[in-house]
Formats: sequence, C-alpha cells, structure tokens
Amino acid sequence: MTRRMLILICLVSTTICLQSQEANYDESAVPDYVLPELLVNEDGSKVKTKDDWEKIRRPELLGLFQQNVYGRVPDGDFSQSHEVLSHEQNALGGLADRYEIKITIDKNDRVLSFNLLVYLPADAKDPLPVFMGLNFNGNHTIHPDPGILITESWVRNREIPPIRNNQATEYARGMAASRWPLKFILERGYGLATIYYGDIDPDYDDSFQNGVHPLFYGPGQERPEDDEWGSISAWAWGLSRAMDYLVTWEAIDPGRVIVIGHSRLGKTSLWAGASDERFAMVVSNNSGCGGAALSRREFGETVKRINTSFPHWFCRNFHDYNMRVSELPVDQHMLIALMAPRPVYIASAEEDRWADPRGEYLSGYYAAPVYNLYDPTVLEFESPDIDSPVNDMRIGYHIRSGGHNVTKFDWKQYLDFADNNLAE
Ligand code: GTR
Repeated sequence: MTRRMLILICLVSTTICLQSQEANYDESAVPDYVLPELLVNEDGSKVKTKDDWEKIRRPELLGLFQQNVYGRVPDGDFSQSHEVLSHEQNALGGLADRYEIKITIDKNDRVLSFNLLVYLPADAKDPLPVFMGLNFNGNHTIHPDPGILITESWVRNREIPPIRNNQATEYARGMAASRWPLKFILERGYGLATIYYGDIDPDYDDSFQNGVHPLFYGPGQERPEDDEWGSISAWAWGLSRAMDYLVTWEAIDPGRVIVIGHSRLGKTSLWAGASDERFAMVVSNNSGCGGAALSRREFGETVKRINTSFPHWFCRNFHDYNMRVSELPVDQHMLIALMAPRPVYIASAEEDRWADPRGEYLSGYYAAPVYNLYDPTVLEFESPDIDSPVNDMRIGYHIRSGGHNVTKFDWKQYLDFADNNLAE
C-alpha cells in the first residue's frame, strides 16, 4: 500500500468516525434515561384529576418550558391593528376567497408588520374550520396564484429558484406549493391561513436586533433576558396575534382553528398550541429536536447540536443543558401533554432520522396519561407500521415513508384527524 493510499484511508475513516460522533443513529446506543414525572407536582403530590392538572401541574409545566426551553414573552402592553390589503372573490378559478391582512404591532415607538394570507372556500355558509401555519419562504411561495403579494422581508438566498440579496422576487412564486395542497384543503371544507415566519423574526442569529424582539426591550436593553423568548417563541407569538384577528372574523369558526407547522415551524406550532389554548388542534410535522422528539434520547439532532447550529431559536437558559440534558426539568412528552384535551397530531417520516421518528412517537405515547384524565379511552398505542396512520383518538400519529417534508399524504391525515375530532 502506498503512503498516499494510507493517508487517504486514514482521512476517510476519520471523517466517518467524526460524523458518527456527531449524531447517534443507533437505537442500542440511546442512553438509559428517566423522564421527569408528568403527573407529579413540584411539591411531590400526585395529579389525580383533570382539575389537579389544569390548576397545578399544567401551569407548572408551562412555566418550566418558558423558563428553560422556549423563553417567555416579555410583559408589557402593545397595540395591534389590522388592515385588509386585498380581498379577491373567486380566486383560484372560483374555488376560494383570498384575503391578505396586514397585522401591525406597535410598542415603544417601534412598529412591526406581518401579512396574513387567508383562503376560504367560496360560498361557505357556516363558519369554517381553518388550518393556520407559518411558511418558510414567503406567502407568495405557497401557491402560484399571481395575486399573492411578494414579501418585502429578508429571505434566505438560494440557487434554485434564484434568490439574491435576501430579496424575494417573482421567481419563487409557488415554489413551496407541494407542501400546501390548497385545492385539496379547500375542497375538504377547510380554510388556510399562513404568514411568512421571517416577517415576525428573520431566521438568522443577529443577537435579536431585528424582528419583534427589540419592540419589547426596556431602556438600555440590547437582547432578551436569559429566560425570555428566542425566535421559536416569537414566531409562536405571531401566530397568536393572527389568532386575535381570526377570532373576530365571522366567516371563521373561532373554536376550530388548527395550528400546523413543519420542522422548525413544527416546533413552533407545538409551542403555539401549548401557550395559546385557543388553538383547537395542533399538528407537528417532522418537528424533531425541540419539537416532538424526546430530548433525553439524544438520537439524531441533540440539544447541544441544535443550540450550536441555531443559537437564536430557544432561550439562553436552554443552552445550559447542552451537556446535561438529563437535568432538564422537562422533556417533550410534557409539551405534547400541554395540548390536552385538545387533539394533537404528530407526524414522522421514515428517512428523517435526524428528527428521531421513534422519539417523536414516544412523546405522544408518554403524554397519553394526561389525556386519560379527560377520557380513559385515549390509550397508549404501539408505534404503527409505516404509512399506517392512527387518527381515531385525541393523539394522532403516523410515520410516513420518505424523507423530511410535508406531503399530500400528511395533509390527508391531518384533514381526516380534524374531521374525526372537530366535527360540529
Ligand atoms: C434543521 C434543524 C432541524 C429542523 C430543520 C428545519 O437544520 O437541525 O431541527 O428544524 O432544520 O427546520 O428545516
């Protein structure tokens, strides 16, 4: 063997070794872990009834997630106004009414606006159920409809379709349409509402100088306190501000607004659903670490890794657990439990090992005891086969074949689950 070959072999094996050190994908190497007790209050007493849960344990857990994971929204009044920017009847060839509403937040002489895009099935008679979720690249990317305004906010540069200078253009119109099967959703009798998440807080680490955070700074404050909101909490807060508007809209049923999100925006939909109980149902699509996946399994993406790659997503205190996940006072099954008794759907994808599909399933499994306080028939269920959804209980789950994405298959399950759980 030549010296060059030897060096090459060493290099390749070092790379493989380093990669495998980065993330564990071996079920047998998942550390032994003990989850924090879901149904034991901080004073050691047991949670026996839904009253105990609602009055004591739920507020405790919500506070622990605020303090240690996502960060609390700072106190303080702000004013909020709404302006209908456009309304087109007979959009999509007569299938829908399309609206764009500018929501403006005003605080401390600073202003932030974000655009809510809403499609409602045409000619609906009764107040409608609506799915609401944030999108990754601008409202104009969710459908080729030429009437959708192109976002003026910062967007991530990319090669295809080309986005330069962090400025959205016509090129990207409809580029994410496969993730938002609008016609399918409307034909099932649901509306769709969406906001570009970058309108609320651009998704890069700028020490919280842009987006909504600076509106809430006190005199001399330059970044959120250690227990105050990171970007996920800010995005979730934006969803709640949109909800403030939806609940005033006669055509929409305020008791049937469903919050949905994929990946980092699935982490966001879960946190929005936990912090704002007006959301009647919650959908987590491939949300992974910091979303539905149990942190203590350290399978795929870990707390340390996510806080290193995305230092702005969670509150500062969460970083303290990078090397001591077992000391976190919560784990993500508790986040799922915060939805109870509202229906929650967790979706995984077989090839999305980075998001730990088994950890996502297990958080639903371990949340079931809280649902049982309301309805003893919500039993823990075995992890189903690939492409075999469980959608007939208050906790829904599937693991789809394929990778990290949102597909029409996923949407079909969410629509069926909503029909099963939120029917009038
Ligand atoms: C990944 C991140 C995941 C997930 C994903 C996404 O890079 O590690 O936690 O959020 O991004 O949002 O697309």
